Amino acid sequence: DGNDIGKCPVMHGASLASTFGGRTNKDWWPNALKVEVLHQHGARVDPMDPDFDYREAVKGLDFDAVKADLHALMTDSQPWWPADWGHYGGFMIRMAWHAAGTYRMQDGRGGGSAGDQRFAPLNSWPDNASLDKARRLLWPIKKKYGNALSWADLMLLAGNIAYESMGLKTFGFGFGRADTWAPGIDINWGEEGEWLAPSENRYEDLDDPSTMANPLAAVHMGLIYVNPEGVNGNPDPARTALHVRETFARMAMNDEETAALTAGGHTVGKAHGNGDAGALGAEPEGAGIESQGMGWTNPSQTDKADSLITSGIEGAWTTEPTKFDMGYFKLLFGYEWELTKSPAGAHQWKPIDIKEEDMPVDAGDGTTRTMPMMTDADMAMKVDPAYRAICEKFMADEAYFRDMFARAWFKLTHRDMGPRANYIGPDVPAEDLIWQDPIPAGPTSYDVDAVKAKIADSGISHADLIATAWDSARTFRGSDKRGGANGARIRLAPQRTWEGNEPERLDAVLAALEPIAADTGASVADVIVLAGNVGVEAAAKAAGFDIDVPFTPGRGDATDEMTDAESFDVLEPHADGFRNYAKNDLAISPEEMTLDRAQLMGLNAQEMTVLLGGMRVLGTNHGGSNHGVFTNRVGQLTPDFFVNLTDMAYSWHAIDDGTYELRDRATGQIKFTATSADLVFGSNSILRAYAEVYAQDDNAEKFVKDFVAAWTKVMENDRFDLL
Ligand code: HEB
Repeated sequence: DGNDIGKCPVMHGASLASTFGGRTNKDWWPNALKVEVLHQHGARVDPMDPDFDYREAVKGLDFDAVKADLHALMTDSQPWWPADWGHYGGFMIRMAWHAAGTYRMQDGRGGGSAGDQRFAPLNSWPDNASLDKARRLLWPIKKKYGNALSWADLMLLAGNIAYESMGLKTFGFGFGRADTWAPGIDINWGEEGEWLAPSENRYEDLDDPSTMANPLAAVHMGLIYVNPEGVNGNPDPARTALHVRETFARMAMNDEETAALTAGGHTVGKAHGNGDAGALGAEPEGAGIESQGMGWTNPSQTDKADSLITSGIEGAWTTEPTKFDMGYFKLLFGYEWELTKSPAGAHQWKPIDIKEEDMPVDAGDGTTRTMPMMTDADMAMKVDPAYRAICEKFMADEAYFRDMFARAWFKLTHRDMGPRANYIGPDVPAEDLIWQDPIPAGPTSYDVDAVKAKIADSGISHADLIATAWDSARTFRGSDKRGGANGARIRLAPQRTWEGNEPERLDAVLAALEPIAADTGASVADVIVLAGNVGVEAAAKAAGFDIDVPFTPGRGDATDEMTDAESFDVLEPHADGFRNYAKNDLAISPEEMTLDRAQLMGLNAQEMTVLLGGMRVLGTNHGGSNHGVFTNRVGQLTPDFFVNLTDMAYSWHAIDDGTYELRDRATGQIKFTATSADLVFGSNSILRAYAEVYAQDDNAEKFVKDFVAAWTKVMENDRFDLL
């Protein structure tokens, strides 16, 4: 009766769907495939109008006005978060660095190009303490320029302008990072359930930093890179150096870039630990509603900058922390340093017998001189022989240091934006940089139909044409927009010899296609894609459907000189469910690898399903295996994969080598064999729903159309030159 409702708010509340709580499928079946990673972002979460295109909007931005406003902001100290020495430069740089610094090259995920720092977990990572205030300081500028300036661009631009305002000529800036509206759920930040859990959790052997679990690139859950107090909080600069080296390598930085970044980063600003770091309130995501998204409330904060607490480490690195100068080297190498503790109890290093005039003034009033400091990671730059040699080179040549730093900073803040074609605005540098995987523009005026005719006559099987186009395109990853068919890097090292590309078969196909490119004036990259299209069109025709696969010419051919071959190792597919391929020694199941690849290729579950089922009947399996080839008319683009997968005439049996058999229930005869990357489309209840769509009697034509659409998407994923 009505009274019970008043007495029992919990039961009443629980009727509000699962917004109130309640156990979810993820709680019941934690091992189920996380298909939802394919359905992030998009129209349901994006508040912009359907025709809104950030890349177009930002072209209309008043770039000079934004930059002027940011310059003014740097020295416009707010009492609710007073600027150290009256300048927010160091603070803004740390925000930008932490936005970009989550990038890891193994899967290309992380990085600053989506504005993810606004959302949990990043907004609440212990390493991002106080950066909630940095973003709030930027809000008036975001509010003023609105849709024409994304948070993602603004956060990184703020770091750039901070450097400019402190005397560094930066290398340039590219706009064009569109915001997302929910945190990315495809990123593996680690498994620990505790912030800053001991590093042992993520290494096989903590003394061998290379054993950190991939794709992770930080030593603790909740950190950007290394622990500033030393490995697991135990100071030892030589040991810390090894971890600095590994974590920065995982963000694609070599020793020189790492030393430049660390020195150039800590040339400005300060660390904040002049008080009890343990007294700070909850992080933003865990804080009360009245905190309005801010966290780490400091009960003893005043309107003086020297009251701010962030990391618990206290002090500046240089004598003049609002200037980009050589002060970092001067102090680090000019003095001996000894271990000490900050007022907050953090381990840090202190100069021995420092001269009064080398001490920075206090960040609050600027009236008294204070002790500078070095973190364990800074000491690593002096103690490690390789870093030391680089620093000595920098010290001897300031112009060289400035240039190296400016370039490393540009790389840091643009690494995940993909090719130069994606950079927008007046400050885009003209120089091509090797890490951008440059691709020359390709010809567009050749006769496409003539090329297709030559391909059809080449004697290469449709399956090989399709497989080669697929292999060329499948390296694309939306995470950092690397890879893809443009550039035809499948001809070059290291891709040419990847096991997944079946090098011998690839050689034979390229030997037929390269002369066609030479004869017709098309790029090899275009010819490879066209070859796939020729194969798909023929397979559709064999199934009774006349369909044109859309094609846009203009891909270019990269050369070895334009290719940092080593940097492509991370793009190697160790598994590709679409060609039913998986290396033997994988720790991750083939179906999870398929999901991961589909997510990187920007496919949704429907596209993944139709592509995989279609590829099976085209005979494009790696090594010609028959697993998942649920058809007796290979080469015709039919929905047979789905029809047979869902046919109750068969029973399914796991056999010892990890594969499966489909047996005729009546006779017991083996009809087909399969891998888990096949059968997951029948076992996972969500994927099964999509498989049923394509098994239905009424959807044979839809299947062909959807296959062609998804195929075209994959072939054009990297055509940023068309945007
Ligand atoms: Fe840094 C700050 C650590 C790198 C930039 N750093 C900081 C701090 C710490 C750190 C602890 C303090 C915070 C507070 O506030 O408290 N880092 C670190 C480490 C590393 C680093 C460990 C690795 C090695 N950084 C870096 C880089 C950069 C930087 C790379 C850039 C480039 N930082 C920075 C800045 C700052 C910092 C700018 C300041 C901030 C302010 O001022 O606020």
